[in-house]
Amino acid sequence: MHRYNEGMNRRTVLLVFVLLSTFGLWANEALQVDRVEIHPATGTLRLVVFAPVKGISSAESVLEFFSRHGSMFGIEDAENELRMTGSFTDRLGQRHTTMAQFYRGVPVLGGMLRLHEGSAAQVRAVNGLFVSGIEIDPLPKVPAFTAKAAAFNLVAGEISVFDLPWLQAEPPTLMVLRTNLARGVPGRDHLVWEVEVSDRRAIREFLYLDAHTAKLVDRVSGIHTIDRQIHQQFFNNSLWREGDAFPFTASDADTNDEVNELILGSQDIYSLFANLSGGRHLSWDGHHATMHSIQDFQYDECPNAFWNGRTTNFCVGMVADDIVSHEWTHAYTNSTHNLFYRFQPGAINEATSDIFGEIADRLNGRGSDVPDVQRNDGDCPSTNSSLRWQIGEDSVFGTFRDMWNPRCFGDPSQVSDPRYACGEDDSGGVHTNSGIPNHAFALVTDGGVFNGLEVSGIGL
Ligand SMILES: [Ca+2]
Ligand SMILES: [Ca+2]
Ligand SMILES: [Zn+2]
Repeated sequence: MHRYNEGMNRRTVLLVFVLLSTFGLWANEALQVDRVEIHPATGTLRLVVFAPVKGISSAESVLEFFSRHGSMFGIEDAENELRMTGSFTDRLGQRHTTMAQFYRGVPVLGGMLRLHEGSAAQVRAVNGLFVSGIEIDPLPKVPAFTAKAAAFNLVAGEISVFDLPWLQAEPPTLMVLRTNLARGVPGRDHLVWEVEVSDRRAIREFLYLDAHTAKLVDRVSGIHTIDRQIHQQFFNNSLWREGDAFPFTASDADTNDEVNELILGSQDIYSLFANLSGGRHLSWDGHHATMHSIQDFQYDECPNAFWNGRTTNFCVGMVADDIVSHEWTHAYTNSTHNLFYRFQPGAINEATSDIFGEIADRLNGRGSDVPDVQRNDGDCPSTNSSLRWQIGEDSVFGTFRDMWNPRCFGDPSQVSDPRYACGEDDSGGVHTNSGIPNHAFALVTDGGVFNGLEVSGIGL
């Protein structure tokens, strides 16, 4: 009972048709569209932003809205395919309503649309995902208890006997699953039993078993943990990986120190990103990618440290907490906003790394962190022993940038500073002009007077 989802050509034709017909609808009803985005897996819309000047009254119910305009999302019968699961009004008076997708009474995994209304009672945007074109038998042939036992046995066969006594399977939930949805490519629809199997400690797996055949269709780990790996000199020479004994003690003392600092420093930035995002941005890419670092990187431009798109790399002597988090922040930047590494965007890219590197350094309670007192205007590390805002103070080579007073190392604190780099060198002065946003961050954090302006610090 599987139906392969539309191929690319058919989807494209369908989409053009849907867009044409819905643009017609919008024209009739004076709905103006600012922006649309298409989901790569379904070929239907996943975001529509309406122009703020014209909209429709919220007196029209959300369901009525989807009854009239749902075809642009692939909805055929809004009353039977959508159910409201939540609605709240934010501090700006804007209402956000969540509609979950159902197929003949069965919930569709991942199928959810959110409708956003402005404070002036207008529909402002719709985003989310509707899985269109499902055609399967919605009645299970495999009983729930059979699916539960099968899922339990699958996980039980993979774990240590010592963990077995705590393992349990929750009551299964019937749902429709389209494979490859999260991957963004077309897939097949299955009626599935979702079974959560866990030991309520470190094991938590969601298994999706076909409710017609009992075959495993998909599985998702419910536990997301850090995954680090440290290599030496070359990628194929792995020294330590997640789960190995800590601390690492297999080499000379200096190497052990560097490897252990890489292990802990990677945890610093992983935790910082996770905490700042409420647990949503895991690891550097936001999808709990393995964090690979190379210690004693073989490079003719040592001493240096850098991110190369795959690994963070450190010459001997360059492993220090703020530098490790600096390099991982380059990985984050690379996989998110990807600031262009030239001139001003490059300088902001560099400053972003210095800022997160120094935040991690100052919060981790490891390495040289004291004295840590607020500094006066014009203080340099040479005149004030406070380690606050110094970059690289724990490296073998010592401090090489200062966020509080970038001028101490020849970098500008403001754009009008004669130290501002305008040339092609260093990708357009990225490690020099980063002084300006670095300084702004230090000033906003600690407060002070700069350029005749008094800034009250927000603290850290
Ligand atoms: Ca520190
Ligand atoms: Ca530092
Ligand atoms: Zn950098």
